[in-house]
Amino acid sequence: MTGTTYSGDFDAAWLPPAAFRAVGSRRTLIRAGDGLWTDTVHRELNGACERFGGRVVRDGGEDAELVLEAADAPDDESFTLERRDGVTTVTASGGRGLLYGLFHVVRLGEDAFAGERAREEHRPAYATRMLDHWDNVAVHPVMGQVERGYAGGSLFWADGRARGDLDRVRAYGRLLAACGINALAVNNVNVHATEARLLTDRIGDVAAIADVLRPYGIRTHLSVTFAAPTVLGGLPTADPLDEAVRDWWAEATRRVYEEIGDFGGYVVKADSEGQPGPFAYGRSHADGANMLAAALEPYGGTVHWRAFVYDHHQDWRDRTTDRARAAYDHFTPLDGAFAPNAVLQVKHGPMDFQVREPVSPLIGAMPDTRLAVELQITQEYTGQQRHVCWLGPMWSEVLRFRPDGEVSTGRLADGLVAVSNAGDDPFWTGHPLAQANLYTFGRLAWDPAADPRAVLDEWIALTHPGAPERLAEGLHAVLDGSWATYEKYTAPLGVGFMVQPGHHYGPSVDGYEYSPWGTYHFADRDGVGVDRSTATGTGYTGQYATPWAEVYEFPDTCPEELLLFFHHVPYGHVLAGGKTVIQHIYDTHFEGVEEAEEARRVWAGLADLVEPARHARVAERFEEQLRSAREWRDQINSYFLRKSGVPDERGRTIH
Ligand code: GCW
Repeated sequence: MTGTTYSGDFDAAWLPPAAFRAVGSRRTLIRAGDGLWTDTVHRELNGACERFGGRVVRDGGEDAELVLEAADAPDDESFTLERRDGVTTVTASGGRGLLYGLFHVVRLGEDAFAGERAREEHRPAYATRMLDHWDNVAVHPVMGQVERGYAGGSLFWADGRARGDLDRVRAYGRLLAACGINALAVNNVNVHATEARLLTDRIGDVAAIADVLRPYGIRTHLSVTFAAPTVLGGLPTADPLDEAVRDWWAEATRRVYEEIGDFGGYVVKADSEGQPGPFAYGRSHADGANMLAAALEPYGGTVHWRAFVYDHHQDWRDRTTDRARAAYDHFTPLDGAFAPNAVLQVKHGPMDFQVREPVSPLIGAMPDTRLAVELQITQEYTGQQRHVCWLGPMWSEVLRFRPDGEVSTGRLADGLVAVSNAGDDPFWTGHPLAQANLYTFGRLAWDPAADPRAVLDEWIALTHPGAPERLAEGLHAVLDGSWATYEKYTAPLGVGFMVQPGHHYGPSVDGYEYSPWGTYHFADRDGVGVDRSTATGTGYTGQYATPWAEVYEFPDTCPEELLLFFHHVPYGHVLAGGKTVIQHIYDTHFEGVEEAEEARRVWAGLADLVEPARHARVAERFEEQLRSAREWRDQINSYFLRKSGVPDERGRTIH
């Protein structure tokens, strides 16, 4: 039986003590000067050695089996690993690299100490590997403590105050370091009144968090409101070109750095879903971002400026407006206008974290702007941590996408950001298996070319040290295809949404159909889908470069899983495999539920191998997943049967 809970408070996740057995039973020499991160490495190893009988020395150590050495370039995150003549050596140019090197050796376990190993170089693909917490300080009347949070309350805040006890935040930082995350924003991008003050009189709360995350190589960032000069500073305007406003930000930022010397910078959601922004002053988003960039620049900080700008008061009757176009239309004219320390943060898809979307055409269309791609770990639209839905394969597809169609090993953007799924739940994530999503995000941000299944192997081995093969096989059976399964029983062929308005959980096919949010499927008696072609639709396909513009333009070349995202087709439209769209909808919805039932069965069979509390929590989530999946199946199938009048070829029950 594997899986460990520390003193009943919170789960050890992927760092249970037993994961350190291999390093903890060795003699280790640390050859590096003192420093924050070297100290962390030392502490980790000491703890492991106390438990498993090894020893750590800072000099001598001729008999060491593990040598960790670092020069004096503290910020370099890379390291090399080799094994020769019975000695495993990690060499880094600084303490950060040493920390990542240590966790790499932990991941390898006994393999790190077997045979010979030629020198390998490990270097993160993305310099910024960041989590955004959509955590509110004060409980929001609608969104609660954590917006789109499905893992209990916040790790940082409770009922309007900072949580005094930061032990859990420290443990969180450790978990994040072990999967490679190096930046974190501590509050929601929707900045309400209490949260606005984190920038000024409550910066001490942020500093306290930064202090416990720093030893794990994590820089702390803050979401700020663009209206801060008016709501906090009493100025009559927040116009980014106004001198008094610029001075206000410069001074506020100076004070932030007084408290947090290595502060990462600001995250800003402006002119987006009601948040204030530069449009109110007739200024551009480059003007807005650059003002904050200027304030941060003297200290090496960065502004992450979100590109999630669209009309959320759209008239559903207006077929010319296409929300998918919005980010590209707003931002591409500004390419080259953003300051070097301004990063445009773009959601991976053009809509909003649906189970299936194409990659945003904005990515790749702004060569002279620093971009970060934003993913969502919290699963707002993918089961809210009640359904098992491992997103590794989705993210891997996104990260391997190349706007010009060429296969290259380069990066998709300059940074990667994701909305965290962790909260004060004993398992960190509401669904214990959703820990795999957090881990996978960190590892793919380090190495986006990694095979997500291999990352899952790592997660399984670390979380369940010494587990028999049957557990690993069972976890793969439950997790590997879970995204595809979820896709099958929810909105079909990339059309998206069909969720209940507001909380976004569970089916409501027309829930957003006549709403102002720009999220429509246009189903009628003849067909379904959104015509986004250049020839007859909204012209969205024209935002892509070759070859994607052509690929997406025509139903015949459009990837099947995105057909209804790009095209409105009749129910009788025949897919590549010979099935009609309507039959595909029926079949996938029956299959999706069957696959979820099978996953539940597999999980039940693992009861003897998994810690009882963890097993029970997942089993309970499966009950809800099944109930919900059947609801999705029945609502979607009934809806389309009633609209189309086309019966299921196989005569199954559709209500
Ligand atoms: O996905 C939507 C969510 C909002 C969120 C917004 C955003 C933080 O429904 O809750 O607000 O996106 O990304 O800004």
